[in-house]
Amino acid sequence: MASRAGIVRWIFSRNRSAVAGARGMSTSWWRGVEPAAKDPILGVTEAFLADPSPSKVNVGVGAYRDDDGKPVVLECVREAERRVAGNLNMEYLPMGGSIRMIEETLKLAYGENSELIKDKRIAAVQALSGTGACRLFADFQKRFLPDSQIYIPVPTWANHHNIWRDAHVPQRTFHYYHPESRGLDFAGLMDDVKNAPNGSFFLLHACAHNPTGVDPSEEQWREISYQFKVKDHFAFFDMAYQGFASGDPERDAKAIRIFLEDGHLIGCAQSYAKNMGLYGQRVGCLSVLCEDEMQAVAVKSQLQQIARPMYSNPPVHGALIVSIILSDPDLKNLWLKEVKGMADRIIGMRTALRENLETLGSSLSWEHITNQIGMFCYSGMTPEQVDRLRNEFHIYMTRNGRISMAGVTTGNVGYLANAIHEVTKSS
Ligand code: PGU
Repeated sequence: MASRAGIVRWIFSRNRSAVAGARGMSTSWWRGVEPAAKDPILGVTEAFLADPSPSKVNVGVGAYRDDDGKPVVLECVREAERRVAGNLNMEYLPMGGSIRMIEETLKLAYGENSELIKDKRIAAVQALSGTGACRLFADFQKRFLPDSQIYIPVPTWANHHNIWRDAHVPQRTFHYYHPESRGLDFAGLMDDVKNAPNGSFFLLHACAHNPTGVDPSEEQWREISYQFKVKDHFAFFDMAYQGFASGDPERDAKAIRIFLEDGHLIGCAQSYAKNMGLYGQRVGCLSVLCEDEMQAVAVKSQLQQIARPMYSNPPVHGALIVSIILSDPDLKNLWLKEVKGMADRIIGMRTALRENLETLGSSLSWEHITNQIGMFCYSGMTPEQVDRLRNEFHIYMTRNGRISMAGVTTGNVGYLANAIHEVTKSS
């Protein structure tokens, strides 16, 4: 029971805050709130924007730029926007999002003529881009399998840790990258897969692994899938870069298709941020492959129920654009050409960066720049070298040494190579 003195103190403090309110002052509710740590990726953009230097270069965030360093709106998107403008209403989408967008999106991951789609075995909802899809899945995992954990590769996209942390799913890690060979630690990965308790959840990057740019080969994916089958593990694919690995979205879905061939019941997060350049539209999809249609209906209804108190239903504009592009054969072909164009420009910049470093006489090996695939080059530079790039050359990248190749251009590649050479030549 509260003491008399306690009650008096309570009444007194209530009166005091009422007086403070009346005088225009307010109680300091948030006195205990400390500033949050800067985001390791988006914080880089903040620092870049604050730098007044005219020679500054941003190779931090994974956002595609053209060869003039300008953000790109794809032609297919411009045409879809023209068709949307003034012609379509902006009412709420259903809780699960745009049915048409989801139909087209599932074809990209599961295959144009997938039996699984025909049999309605996939529970799918529109999500707030790839991040939202991962988060929705993590919350779903926690709600229905509260004792499960998630195995996450080392390294991975930094936000994966935040997503599963905030969903209160305990995290484990598995070996992925081998720093000495700058390639895949396949033996370490397979050991971890074998040693994890049966029925564990694994987060896999479907293609163009972020940040390493290192993917398993087709043969290795087959072995991984086989071992997952033996161990009855669940594969959750994060596919944020479909099209950016090979230039062809169909080829980039290979890992998923192998798992489907082997009869796995997978989960998948898809995003149109990168491959359609719809970053800020926040359009993506979460899908969970189920045993049958009835299960899929149940799972979808639960995913919607998780979304409802958070954001009710997803945004309409990006979903309209995606639906229009993918359901019109001409626009879809234009999109495929434009994806290939983006992937090819990045591949060209990999060659240019490596050649520039070799021409400068760097004694280090830069072979990995051209061996790695997707948007990023995992350069092997130390955090201290990255800091020097920022402080002495106004070049901004994440402290793990990841270079977003999407931000490298004909105009800045020489400057970038020279700076990298300067900070690495004594190592
Ligand atoms: N999954 C992976 C593996 C990613 O790299 C990203 C984006 C996402 C999901 C989420 O993308 P959405 O925009 O939500 O579809 N990673 C980029 C973008 C910046 C960020 O950290 O969100 C990056 O630079 O790593």
